[in-house]
Amino acid sequence: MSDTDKQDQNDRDRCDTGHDTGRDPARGVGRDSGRDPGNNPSIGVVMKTRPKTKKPAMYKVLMLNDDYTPMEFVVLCLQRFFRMSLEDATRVMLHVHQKGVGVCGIFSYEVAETKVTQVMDFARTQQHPLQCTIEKE
Ligand code: TYC
Repeated sequence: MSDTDKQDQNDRDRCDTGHDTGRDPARGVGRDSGRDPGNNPSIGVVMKTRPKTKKPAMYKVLMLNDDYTPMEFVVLCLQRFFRMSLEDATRVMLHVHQKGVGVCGIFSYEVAETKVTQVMDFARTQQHPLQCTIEKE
């Protein structure tokens, strides 16, 4: 084997050890290299780590006062649909009665919507005009 042959064999061996040859497309230095690196998603650029997920927006469920819904019924709704104690439900009901509006709780959009529907459907079955609404936090 000539010296040149030995050198060729060494070069192949080195490639086989997995050293970066600069031609591995998976590493982003394949066909596209040198043309538009800024547009090549497979070139690894060190960025400050930033979580990809955003916290979901939260929504307040508001209860509105009216002149007809009985206080006991409002308290029952707050206990049943917002899992409040009798004391908390009474406090929130009186707040709404006096101020016109009050917060029943803060939830994801889907849960807030469901609570509003549950309260207003239940109120309608009893022919009370009780109204709830949602407001983005
Ligand atoms: N204002 C009602 C009454 O005097 C009671 C009430 C409280 C109604 C809160 C609705 O969200 C409400 N009977």
